[in-house]
Amino acid sequence: MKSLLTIITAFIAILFVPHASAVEGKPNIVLIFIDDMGYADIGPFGNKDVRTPHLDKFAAEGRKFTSFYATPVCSMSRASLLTGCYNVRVSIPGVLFPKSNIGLHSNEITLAEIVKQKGYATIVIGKWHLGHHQEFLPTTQGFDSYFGIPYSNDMTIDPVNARLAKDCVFRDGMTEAKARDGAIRHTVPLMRGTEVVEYPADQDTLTKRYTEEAVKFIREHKDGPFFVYLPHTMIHFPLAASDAFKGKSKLGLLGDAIEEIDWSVGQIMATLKELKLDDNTLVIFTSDNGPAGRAAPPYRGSKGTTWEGGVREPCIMRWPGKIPAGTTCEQFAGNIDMLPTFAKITGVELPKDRVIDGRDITPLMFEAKPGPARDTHLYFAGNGSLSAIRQGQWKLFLTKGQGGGKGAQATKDTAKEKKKANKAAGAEAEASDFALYDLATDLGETKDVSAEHPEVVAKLRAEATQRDAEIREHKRPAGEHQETR
Ligand SMILES: [Ca+2]
Repeated sequence: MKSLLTIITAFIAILFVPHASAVEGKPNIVLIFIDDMGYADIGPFGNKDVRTPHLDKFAAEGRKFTSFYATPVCSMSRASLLTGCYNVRVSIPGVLFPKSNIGLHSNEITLAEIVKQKGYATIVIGKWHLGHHQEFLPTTQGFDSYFGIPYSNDMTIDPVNARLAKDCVFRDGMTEAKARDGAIRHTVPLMRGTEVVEYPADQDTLTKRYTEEAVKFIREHKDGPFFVYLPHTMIHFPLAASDAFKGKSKLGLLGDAIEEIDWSVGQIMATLKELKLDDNTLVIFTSDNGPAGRAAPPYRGSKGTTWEGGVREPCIMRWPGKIPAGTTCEQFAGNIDMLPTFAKITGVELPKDRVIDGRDITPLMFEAKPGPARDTHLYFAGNGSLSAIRQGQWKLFLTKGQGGGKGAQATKDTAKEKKKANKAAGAEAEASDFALYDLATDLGETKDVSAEHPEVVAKLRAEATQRDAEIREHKRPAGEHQETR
C-alpha cells in the first residue's frame, strides 16, 4: 500500500513539475544589451549614486541574475550572445575593427535565425560589432532591419568599403571626400540596413533615437511575435547623452548616459504596458563586458580582464506571470545560454549538426529554487586563450598573469611573490601558474586557496584542458571578406 502511494505521489509530482513545454509559445522578446556596463553601475546591483528608477522597477517586477557571464570585451561577447557558443568556437576574436576582414560566418545560426523559424519580426538597433562588410551585416544574419553603428563608437569609418547612402547626412564639416580619406577617431558611422546614413554619427542623440526606433518597431509589430535586439552604443567611451540628461546626474557624463539608458528602459516598458503586451513579452537587460576603467564591486577587475568584475554582468529578466517578481537567481548562466533558451521558449529545435555551448536556462528563469543549468563555465581572454574555469564555487585561473588586461600587472607581481614562496616551501614551480578562488566565500578573488585544495586544482585543470581541446578541435571558421577591388 505504501509503495502504491509512493508511486501515485511520484506520478503526481511528475505531472506538476514545471514542464518546459508549458512555457513554449510565441512571446515577444526584447533584449537590451548595454556596452561596457559593469555589475555595480545601476541601482538594482548596488549603485547608490545614479538614479535608475525604471531599472529598479524592472528588478522588482522580475528576477535578478547575480552570476551572469559575458566576456572581457565587445565582439567576443556579441558572438557568444548571438550563437550560443564560446567565441573561440566560432572564431570571433576579442574586438573587430574598421580594418578587420572577418565577421561572423553566414553559416552560424543566430538568435534572430532561431526565432525567424517561428515567424518573428526581428530588428537590431545599436552596435553590431560582428563584421561591418556587406556580407556580415545583421540583415544577412536573420534580422529584418538594422539601425545603428557597425562597431565601437571610438572607431572610424572604413573608407574603402563603407556604402554611403545617397542622402547620407554629413556632420561637423565632413564630406564624402574626407570620409574616403578615413582614419579619424571617434567618428563612427551610423547605418540603416546596409548603408551609412549619417557620418559622423551624432552620439549625443543615439540613445534617444535608438529608443524611438525600438518603440516605433514595437508599435508596428504589436500583433507579434517580435524580437527586438537593442545593443546600445552607450556607455562605451566616448560617453554622450542628450540635452535632457546632460549635466543632470551626480556622476558626470557617465551617470548622465546611464540615467538616459534607464529612461530608455522606461520608455520600452511603458510602451509594452500601453499595448497590453506585458504578459506576453520577455524583457532581458544585461551588458557585454565589465566597466571600462572603474571598479565593479564587490568583484575584482574591470573590462578586459577575466576577473569576475570583467565578465560578471548585471542581468535582469522580466516576464510577468512566468518569472517570479522581485526574486534573485544565484546560479551561474550567461550570454551563451540565450540561444538555447530562446529556442526552448519559442519551441524551436536546436541545430543538430554543430555543438552549442550554452544551455536552456528556463528553469533558472521560472522556478522558485532552481538547480544549476550548467556545471562548468569557461573564461576566455580577449586574446583567445582559456584563462579560467569555474565549477560550482571554484574558479581556477590557468595562466600566468591571471585576469589578463590591465589587471594583469598587479597579478603578475602576486604570481612572482607566490612563486618565490612556493620555491621557499619546496613546492613545484609549476603550481604558481594556477590560482584557485572560492567564489562562495571570496567574491573579490582575494585569497588564492590552490595550496589548500590540490585535488580541486587537479580536477579543474584536467577539465579545462579537455574542454579547451574539444572546442579547438571542433571550432568553426569566421567569415572572411574577399576583396573585390
Ligand atoms: Ca563592450
